[in-house]
Amino acid sequence: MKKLSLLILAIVFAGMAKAEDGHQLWLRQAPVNKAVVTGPECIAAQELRTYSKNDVTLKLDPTMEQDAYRINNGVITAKNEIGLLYGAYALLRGETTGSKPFYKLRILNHWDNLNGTIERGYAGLSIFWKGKPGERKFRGHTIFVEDPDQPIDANLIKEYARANASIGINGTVLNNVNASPKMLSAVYINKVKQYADILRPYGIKVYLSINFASPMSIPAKGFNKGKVLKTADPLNPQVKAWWKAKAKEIYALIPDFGGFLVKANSEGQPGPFDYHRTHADGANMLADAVKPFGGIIMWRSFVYGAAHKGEDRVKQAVSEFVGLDGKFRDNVILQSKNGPLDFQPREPYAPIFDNIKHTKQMAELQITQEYLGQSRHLVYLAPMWREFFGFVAPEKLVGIAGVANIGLDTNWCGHHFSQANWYAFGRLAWNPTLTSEAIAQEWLDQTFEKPDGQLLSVMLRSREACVDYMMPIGLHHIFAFDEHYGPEPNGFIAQYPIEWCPVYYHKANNDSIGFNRTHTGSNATAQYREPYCTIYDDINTCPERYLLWFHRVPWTYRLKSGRTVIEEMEYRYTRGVNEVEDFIRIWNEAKPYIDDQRWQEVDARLQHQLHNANLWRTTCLDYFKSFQEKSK
Ligand code: GCW
Repeated sequence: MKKLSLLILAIVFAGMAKAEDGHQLWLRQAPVNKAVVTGPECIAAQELRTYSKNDVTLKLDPTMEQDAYRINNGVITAKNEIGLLYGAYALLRGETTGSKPFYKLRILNHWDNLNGTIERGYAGLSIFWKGKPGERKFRGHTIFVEDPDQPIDANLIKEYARANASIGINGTVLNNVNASPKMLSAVYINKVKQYADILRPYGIKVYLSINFASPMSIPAKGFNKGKVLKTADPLNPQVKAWWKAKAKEIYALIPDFGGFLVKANSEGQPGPFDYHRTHADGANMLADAVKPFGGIIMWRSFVYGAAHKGEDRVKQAVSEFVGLDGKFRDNVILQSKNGPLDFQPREPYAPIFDNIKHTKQMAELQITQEYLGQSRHLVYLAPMWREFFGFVAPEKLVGIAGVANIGLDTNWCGHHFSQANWYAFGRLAWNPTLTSEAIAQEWLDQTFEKPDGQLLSVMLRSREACVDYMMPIGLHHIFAFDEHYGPEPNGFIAQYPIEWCPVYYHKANNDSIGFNRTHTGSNATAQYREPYCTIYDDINTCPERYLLWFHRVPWTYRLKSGRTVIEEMEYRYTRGVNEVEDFIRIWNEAKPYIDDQRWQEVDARLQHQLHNANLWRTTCLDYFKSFQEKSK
């Protein structure tokens, strides 16, 4: 009887569920249009008037901290309209007290190219830049080129601004760190101004990635009669003057422009090394140019293959930057990825956060799931980011950057559940002590009409499942070349840098597997603070989730479970696949409670995820087992 009434309820409910395509993200409330809102007229007031069920009073209190808000019995108090806006969204999602952001800098990084494509974007083309078909082709495909004449989509950008403001994000870098010099040309700066004007009322500042060699191809207003320079040497007076003129040109249009993000001397990008100068020389020169206007420079530490070529790749950031610590201007921030390699499903934390002590630092997290199944796998990333904060105290950082997963797809992120990663990034940037569980629950409650309790469990288990079916026990970077999607453990191409080849990372042969990064090997362990240095260096204390990252072991080595390395791999790969099977079971059970379109779209992706997880298991186990066969 009970079952039957539940079933009837479920059917009625499913019938009621409105069609949803995910475009509204977590902001799906229907307009109520009944609350009386008193106080200053602003976006917060409009939002509350539309969506609040109760009357609200807005109050300004200039003594409060920037961006903080208080909520008390239907009264929201904040320093200014932006604080009121944060308070309004908090009230609408059910918060009843006050809050203030942990970080001042809560920034999205878009790896969007001016031709409209997105590097590592899995949700369609760029929302900011549009291209047109060019004349050149690559492998039969037309290459798109920039088209600055295309109008901007102001409505879409407003929706983007609103979504970000609702989770406290207050900055956005509009273009790829592999930056085109054209970004700084007058026609594009004008577009940036248009974006800044739309984003400003939502408390979001714009920033740009720059190409270090820009002075060699782009003129700066009022400088050198529009002529470009023959060098980008950061100590050259003309180069300094060019950047000062360029900063002036930008700030004349965008007085609250945030500053520059820089990828220099990494993966082919130009930088100060080209002129035998240091990262500090380069960063400081730019810092001086934006300083008079209050701008900052976010200088990335993701460098390898330049000054310390040949050294264990995971050591190179520390090697390059440690000697420069303290030599940077106070408006320079060193921006580092959470792990020392590259956004793998699991990495130990990046020891640059231990080694740099006198320079401001930011963490760069990757919301777009380049190495975590892209927008095809359901993988909730908050547990991974919380793991990072377990090693790097939030207080050590002045800000957080997240590589965005946003594109022109109707649902913005490709996978409906990838929206949760955008959401979680914002919430953690606001408060890094929030639990993964609390954030997931918050997101589920707002995103689905009636989220089934088990969905929370799927989200919380999903990252560990991904580690299991892709790269358990410390394996890393055994991805298919360049696309970074499926498995390619045997990957080796002689023409490419060895750091791009999976075999460099697992080093499997007939006897052993793993990368010896202890004091008898590359000594990467020495870059860690105590107690981690000692813990990781000793195979008896090194957590097994990092085993093959730090240690090289014979195939006969037994883990704590009593299983040999290959047996443990088999166990974990299988466990990962089983988890995805269970996610599918749960998703099926949730069907009556989820609107049809989103249910179908997630279901199709889960089926694919299972297929791909199986492919990982088979490919990796077959490959690694082959060494044992050979050794027999
Ligand atoms: O993860 C790697 C990506 C590159 C990216 C680079 C970086 C923007 O594969 O696509 O380039 O990192 O972070 O600079």
